[in-house]
Amino acid sequence: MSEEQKKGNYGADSIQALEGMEHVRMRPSMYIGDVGVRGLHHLVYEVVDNSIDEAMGGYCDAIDVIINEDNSISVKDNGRGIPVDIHKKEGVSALEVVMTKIGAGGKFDKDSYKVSGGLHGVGVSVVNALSKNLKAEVHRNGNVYEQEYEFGKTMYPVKQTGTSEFRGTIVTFYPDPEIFKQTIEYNYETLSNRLRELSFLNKGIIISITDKREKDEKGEFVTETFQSTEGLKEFIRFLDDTREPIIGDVISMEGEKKDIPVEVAMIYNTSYSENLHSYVNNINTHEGGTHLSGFRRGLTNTLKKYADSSGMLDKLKFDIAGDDFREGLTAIISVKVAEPQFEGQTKTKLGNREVTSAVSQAVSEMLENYLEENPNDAKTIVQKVILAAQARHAARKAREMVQRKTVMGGMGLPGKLSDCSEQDPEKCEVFLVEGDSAGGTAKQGRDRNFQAILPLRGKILNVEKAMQHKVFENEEIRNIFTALGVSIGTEEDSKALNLEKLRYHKIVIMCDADVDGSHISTLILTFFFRYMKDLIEAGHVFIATPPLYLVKKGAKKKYAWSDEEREEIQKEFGEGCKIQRYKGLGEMNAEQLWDTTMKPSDRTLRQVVIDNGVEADRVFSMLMGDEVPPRREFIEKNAVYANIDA
Ligand code: 0RA
Repeated sequence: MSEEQKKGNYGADSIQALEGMEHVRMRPSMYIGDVGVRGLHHLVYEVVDNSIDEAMGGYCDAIDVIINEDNSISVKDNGRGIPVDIHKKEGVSALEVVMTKIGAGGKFDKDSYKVSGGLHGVGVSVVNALSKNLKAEVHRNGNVYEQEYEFGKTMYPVKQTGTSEFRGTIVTFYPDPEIFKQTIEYNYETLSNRLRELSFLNKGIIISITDKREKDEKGEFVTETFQSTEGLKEFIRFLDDTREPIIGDVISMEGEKKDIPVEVAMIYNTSYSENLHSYVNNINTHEGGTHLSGFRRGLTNTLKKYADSSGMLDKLKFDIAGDDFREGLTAIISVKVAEPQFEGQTKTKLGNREVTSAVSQAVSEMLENYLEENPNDAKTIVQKVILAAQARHAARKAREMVQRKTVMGGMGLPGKLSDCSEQDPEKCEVFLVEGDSAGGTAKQGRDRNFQAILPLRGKILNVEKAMQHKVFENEEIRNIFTALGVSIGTEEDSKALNLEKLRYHKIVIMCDADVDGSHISTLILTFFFRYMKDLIEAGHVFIATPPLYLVKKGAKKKYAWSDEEREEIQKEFGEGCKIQRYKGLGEMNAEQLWDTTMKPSDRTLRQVVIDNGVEADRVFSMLMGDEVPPRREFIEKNAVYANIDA
C-alpha cells in the first residue's frame, strides 16, 4: 500500500477526484453544455436521470422534483437509496464516491448497464461541483443518513441523523451563482415539460413537480404529476392534439434487435409537415443520427413494398421519394444504446453505425405486420403518400423556377434587399423588417458596411397550413431564401440547407412591438422552424427588441422597453416628462432605430433557441393552426434573453 492510500480519505483517487471537481468548476461548459439557462436546468435533469436509472432497474416507481422557496431543487425517489457503506477501493462511503468522483455515475456495480443519462451523461458529481451547497439524504435500512457538500467539497463524513420508514434518496442542491452568472432562477415550464417527456419515455414511473416559490389563487403550490401507461403512444397523442389524424389510432411498435431496444410510435395527420423526434437513452437527439436513418429506411422500404404489391402505384407516372412517405407523419423513435456515441454540433447526433440496421430491421418487421393486420389504415397511408408525391412534383417546378431566376439574374439577389458591403458572412447581419416603410427607416439607420435590410410585405405565408409547393412559390419566402443564399432544398431532402453558403451569420427579425408585430415574428419563426431549422440550431436567428417608449425632459432623453422601466425613468427625471409611445417601428426615425435597436453596442438581441423540440413543434402547430393563440407570451417564453453583443 502506498503512503497516499494509507491516508484513506486523501488517497490518490481522492486527490484525483478533487482535481476532477476543480476541472468541472473551471470548465463547466465542457460538462453541461453552457452556464446559461440551459445549463442551469441541465443540473436538474442530471440528478433526475439517476433516479430514472433506479426506476428502470425496477427498484423505484416515484420521483418527485421540488423547486424550493429559495430556488434550490430537491429530487426525491423511492429507490433503494444510494449505499452509504465504505467503498472498498476508495476508502470512503459509496455515497461520497457518487457525489464527488467525476465519472463515477450512479452505478458502480458493473453488470447493470446504464441506459439513462444526461446530455453528456456526466453524473451527479458534476451537479455537486457546480452547486454552492448540496445535501444528500439516504433513507435505507430504517435509518436516515446525510452528507453535505459545498462547491463539491465534502463537509463531513456520512452521518446517521435519525430513523425512517421510507426508503429512497433525496438530493437537494443550490446552484452556484458564481458559475451561473446569468440567472439561477428555475423556470417551472421548462422543468415540467422535460419531466412530462420523461414520463412518456419511461412509462409507469410517477413523476411529480411542485413549485414552492409561489401559491395559486387557492393558496396551494403549483404541482403536476405525470404518469404514462401507454408511453410513446400517449406522447404522440399529446404532440399531435391540434392536428387531425387520418388513421384511427397511433401505430405503436416495440421490439429489440441486436440487443438494442427499439420503440416507435407514429401517426399520419392531414398536415404537410414531417415531425420526427428521436431519443437515445431518454436524450432528445435533435440532430438525429443512425437511429433516425434506420427508422427512415425501414419506413420507406416497408411502405414502398406494400404500395407496390397493392397495385395502387400502377398508374403513377413518377417515382415516389423518401420525403413523400413522411408528409403529415408525426413519429417518435426511442432507442436504448449501451455505449452511445454522440456527435454533431450540439452532441445530439447518434453515431453508432450498428444502430441503423437494427432500427431499420425492427421497424420493417413491426410495420409490415401492422399493415397486414390493418389494411384500411395501410390504404389510407399509401393514398396520402401518392398525394404527397404529386404535390412534390408541383413543388419541384416552383423550386426550379426560383433556381433558374437565381442563376439568370446575375447576383440573383432580390430587388428589395439592401445589401451590405462587407463580404465576410461572419461579420454580416440581415434584418428582416416588417413593411416597406419601416424597411426604409432601417435602411437609412443601418450601418451599411455590415447590415443588410430585407423588407417583407405584410403578413408572410402561414407555412403551417400551406402545402410545400405553395411555400416555395411564395414571393416573400423566395426572397428570404435567395437573400440568405442558402439553397431551397433538394428533392431527396427538401429541408436540407447548405449553411456554408449562408450570406449573413446573424438573421434578425425586426417587427413592431405590438400584437400584430409579434404575429408577424411568429409567422417568420414558424417558417424558419419548419423550413430552415438548421439555421436556428446553428444559432443564427435573433429577434430585435425595439423600445416601447421615449421619455424626454428638456435635453434629457431615455428609452424604455417596459412600463416599469418607463416609470423608473419618469421618477428619475421628475415632473414634466414628455412621453412618446412607439406603436410601431415606423414611428421612429432612422437615428432612433439605430440607437435603440440596431446599434450592436447598445441593442439587445434575443437569440432564438429550440429549448425543447417537442414543445416547439406543439406550440407552432397550435399557434399557427386554427386556434387563437397566446402568441406574444409564446415568443417571450421561447426566445432566451441574450445580450450577445454586450
Ligand atoms: C447503486 C446501488 C444501489 C443503489 C443505487 C445505485 C442508487 C443510486 C441512485 C441515485 C439516485 N437514486 C438512487 N437510488 C439508488 C443499491 C444496491 C443495493 O441496495 O444493493
